[in-house]
Amino acid sequence: MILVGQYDSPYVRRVAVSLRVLGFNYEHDTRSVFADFDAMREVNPLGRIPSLVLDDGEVLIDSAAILDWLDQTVGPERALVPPAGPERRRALRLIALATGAIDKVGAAAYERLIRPAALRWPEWIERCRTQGAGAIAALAAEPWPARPRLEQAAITTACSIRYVRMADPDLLPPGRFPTLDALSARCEALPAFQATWPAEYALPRSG
Ligand SMILES: N[C@@H](CCC(=O)N[C@@H](CS)C(=O)NCC(=O)O)C(=O)O
Repeated sequence: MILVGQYDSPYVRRVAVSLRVLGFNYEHDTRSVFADFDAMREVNPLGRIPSLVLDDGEVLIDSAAILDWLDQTVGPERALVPPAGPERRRALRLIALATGAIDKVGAAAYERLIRPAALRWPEWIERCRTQGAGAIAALAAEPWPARPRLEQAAITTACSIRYVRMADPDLLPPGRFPTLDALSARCEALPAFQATWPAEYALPRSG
């Protein structure tokens, strides 16, 4: 199978980490969602990442749909989201907070970095950053056990932490939330995270 998208996208990264944790092999197509926009739209009509091209040519789009396919493929015993009950509800809440933080911090970053300065809307940027900060604080208030089984809530939250630290470091400086620092350090030390570490945020910048 082929995973399309670069690892500075936390959505791509959470899929890549999940594939590795579950023992799947994949090729990595690193075309850029910005620089290779037309080619990207040939894979996904939305022109977004990630996509996962399966061995029979079927193309899965959207990280949640890809992760759902992964969980279905490995079955409930190995699935990264618990199958039912309070544990599943908690996992889905944490994943919603972590992906919501990505969406809001990302929206503010696109506004600050891509949009020409004369067209920026400071109040909108601050609203998005406030929403992202709220999600981060809620995640920090959760108990993150020191050695739990690596599940999707932890994978997505760790990918979200790294993304926020690249896109808007002032929102999550080391030391502000020790629980998130510990979760991030624990996850980033694992082979699946080290193999997908994004060194920089490759966003086109308007200057
Ligand atoms: N809900 C989607 C969100 C994917 C997403 O936001 N991808 C970003 C990169 S992090 C993207 O493709 N941005 C380019 C664009 O939307 O134009 C998912 O979970 O896959």
